[in-house]
Amino acid sequence: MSAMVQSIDANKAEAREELTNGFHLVIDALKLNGLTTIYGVPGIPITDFGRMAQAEGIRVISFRHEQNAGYAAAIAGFLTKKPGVCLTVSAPGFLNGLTALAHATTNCFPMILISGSSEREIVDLQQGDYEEMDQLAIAKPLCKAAFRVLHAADIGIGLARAIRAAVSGRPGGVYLDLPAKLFGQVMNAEAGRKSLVKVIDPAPAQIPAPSAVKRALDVLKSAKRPLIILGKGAAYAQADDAIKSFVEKSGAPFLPMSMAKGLLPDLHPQCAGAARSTVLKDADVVMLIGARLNWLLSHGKGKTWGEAPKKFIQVDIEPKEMDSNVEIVAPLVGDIGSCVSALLDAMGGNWPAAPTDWLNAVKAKREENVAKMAPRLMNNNSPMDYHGALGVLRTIIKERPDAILVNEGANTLDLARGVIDMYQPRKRLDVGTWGVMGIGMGSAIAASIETGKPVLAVEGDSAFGFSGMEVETICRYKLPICVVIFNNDGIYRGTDVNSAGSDPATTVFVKGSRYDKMMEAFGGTGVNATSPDELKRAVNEAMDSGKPTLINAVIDPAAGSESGRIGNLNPQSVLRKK
Ligand SMILES: Cc1ncc(C[n+]2csc(CCOP(=O)(O)OP(=O)(O)O)c2C)c(N)n1
Ligand SMILES: [Mg+2]
Repeated sequence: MSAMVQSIDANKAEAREELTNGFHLVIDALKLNGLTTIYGVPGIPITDFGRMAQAEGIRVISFRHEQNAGYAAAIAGFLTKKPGVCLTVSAPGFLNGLTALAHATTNCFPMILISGSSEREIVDLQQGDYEEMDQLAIAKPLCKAAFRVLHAADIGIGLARAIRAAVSGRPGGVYLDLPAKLFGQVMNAEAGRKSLVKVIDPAPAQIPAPSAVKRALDVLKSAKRPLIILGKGAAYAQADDAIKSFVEKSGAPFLPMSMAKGLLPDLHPQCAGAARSTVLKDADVVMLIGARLNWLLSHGKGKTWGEAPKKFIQVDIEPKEMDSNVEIVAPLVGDIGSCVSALLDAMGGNWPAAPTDWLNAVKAKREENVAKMAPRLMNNNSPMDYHGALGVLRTIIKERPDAILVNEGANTLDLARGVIDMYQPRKRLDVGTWGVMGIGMGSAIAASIETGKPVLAVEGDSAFGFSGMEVETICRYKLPICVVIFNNDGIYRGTDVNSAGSDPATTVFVKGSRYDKMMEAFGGTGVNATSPDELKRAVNEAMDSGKPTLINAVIDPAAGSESGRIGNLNPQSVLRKK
């Protein structure tokens, strides 16, 4: 224990009668606002802060790298609608956490990155302080809001602003800069208590205008081939019952975006997940609920969307989202819960059924695609291909629908998204808007900590490498996480050869690696699975036992394709083709 903590402990009873300090004010402000978990990495100037927070009943989860702690905080925000908190040291720790903060902002997840920072007077004169960096300036363009607190008496307001900025309107990442000196500042305890702010109604409902609700319903009612697209904003809203009622009352086919899968079960008769290309091409009215027309939906135009003219209805909390890529004929601005409730109310009791020929066409396509895939999912090849391995995992999730699925990779991501059906909201956590590699272990850890549910993380071998050291964290906190690594010896495939020298090709890794041994090094269970049968047995055992487990699933190195399903995004040149 550091001298600082000892002396504070010794004086604690007495000091807290009359005096408080920056350390305790930050802790008290977090607790007052129900922020009871911190994800971070200790070091100067926040080591003692972490210790004290833990002593005061905050759960402080210590990671091996700030980026993973940051991804944990980001997904905690998505799962709970409260800002996930990440705590880092100055300059390098701050920068390590910053990628996750930008990721949270891009994905509209509420998160607060709290970083300690070095002495302002020295940093601002660029006199070469320990871990010197103007962190506030660097964070600003990468998040929704950024604040610095210089006086202990402002900690309450500083945290209140951070919380409100993170969760209100469109959620996002917030940076909070706490200089080292702030923690030690002392002030009257009673004045300190009074300076704290419990944020009232941090994300106020934003009720849509009745005229906008009517316009949206008029357009929807006019549709011959309606389609509803649910985005992760809809999953975030936790308005699950209202959304289900609305979709069912509309009778329209719905398409869940990746992290909206399970909002309504993928096996729901209206789910068009297995007929995606058909519904995007042929729909005449498309209603987006908490989904953006970004690259993931081909910007709402071009080949993917076919020739037929379309009308878009968009439900989003952010007015600036409207007309981002194409004209939105019926913008509905408000929080998803309020909007969907208003839509339901205004639909009344006799909403017309969706046109039968359209529903039948979608159903026929869906059944055709499902039937095409079915035999591939049942193969017991060794080494495994993606479909054989995923067929097994799909059954496991069907049998354990409350487990949380974390998923990243290229082929491992794209194929798992298509194959593994989800049955409950917010059970599928993945790479999000950026398609970022590295969210795996942070997401798995936060999912487990925040929900107490078992977690199955399905990881490409490359994807896993970005956060692999956190298997120690999983073992240390004894979390019920089963990591399955789809080990195909590389990125996309393990078969590339460098034709111009002795170095390995850029996309391949050591052949036959045994990632399971990493888990064993920290006392977890490691399994090497070479067939779907072995994989099934190992995953079921792990999910039953709740013991930290890592399964090295040996996948045929030739099975994958370049960039999974998004190979078309690779730049091409006529010259290169010569
Ligand atoms: C932070 C980050 N760096 C690099 C990439 C580029 N990238 C996309 S997928 C991928 C890894 C794919 O390999 P793997 O996870 O093994 O999946 P596989 O296709 O082999 O199943 C990489 C490096 C990325 N998306 N994000
Ligand atoms: Mg791979």
